[in-house]
Amino acid sequence: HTRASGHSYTKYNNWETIEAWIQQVANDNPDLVSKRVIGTTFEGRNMYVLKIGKDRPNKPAFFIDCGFHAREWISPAFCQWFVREAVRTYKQEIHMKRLLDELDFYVLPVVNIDGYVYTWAKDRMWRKTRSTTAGSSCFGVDPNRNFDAGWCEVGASRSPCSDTYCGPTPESEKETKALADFIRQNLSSIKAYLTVHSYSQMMLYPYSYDYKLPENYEELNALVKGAAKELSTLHGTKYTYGPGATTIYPAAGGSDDWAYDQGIKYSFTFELRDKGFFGFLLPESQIRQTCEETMLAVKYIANYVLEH
Ligand code: ING
Ligand code: ZN
Repeated sequence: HTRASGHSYTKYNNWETIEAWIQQVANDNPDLVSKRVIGTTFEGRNMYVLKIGKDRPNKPAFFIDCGFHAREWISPAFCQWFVREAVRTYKQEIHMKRLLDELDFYVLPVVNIDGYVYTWAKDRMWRKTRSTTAGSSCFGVDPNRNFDAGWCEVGASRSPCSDTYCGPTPESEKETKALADFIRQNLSSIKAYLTVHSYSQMMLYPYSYDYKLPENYEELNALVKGAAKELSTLHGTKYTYGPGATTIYPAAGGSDDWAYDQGIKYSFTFELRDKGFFGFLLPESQIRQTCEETMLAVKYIANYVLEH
């Protein structure tokens, strides 16, 4: 029995603590949670996906990942919070019970583990992976420019030293390849994709690699409008929403655009708190409120997906 010593849902946890927590949450909730290793990172760390839901055949699924960008610490904190709330409220809340009875959630708590470890040890503002590039002394690829969706055409750089380096090829990173392989292998069940970033308080949907609009644009807009309204009911936090290219900036190679073009028609990027006062250095005192309000939005979208 593994013990997640020092783990706290209202503090930022280092990778060692998160990894121990992953083992523990799976061991403690065998009826609701299972874990899988979907690959390893550049530096050799295991990448885990937790599957959360009541075991039933032919369930639709909702994939959520956190920790694409190393410095966005509130993001992995949200994935941990989501898993805890799911298992905690399953037995006491009819809405969560229905969600987990009828949907599986796949949760990838930290995509870019090597980068996350680097932000704890060396550079708090690191964003990219930690892979090496032949012929350059710079490290890392932006994992959210590394997907095969208009790859490197806009809002990305071909320079290995840039923070938005798209990499030598799409899915050049072991981390993005493992994530993309997992989604491809589960495409028939995955109905929704959510990738959690920070900061700006935005709910984005495709496209970011182009100014074109997705075929179900009106549906997606109405859905995030409802989710943003729901989120605001708790603490009054205001989110803006819209297609990535016009709402935040044009950027190619993002995972939400890629997932959408794979056929996942409900595909989103959330940018959590705040709007720049603390930015990536969001204080631990805001973890609880941020996660609680974000839960409302995720549950709202999950409910919609279930009914459509
Ligand atoms: N923002 C995202 C980024 O990767 C984004 C915005 C979303 C780009 C979807 C492309 C596709 O730049 C942060 N904060 O990382
Ligand atoms: Zn990000």
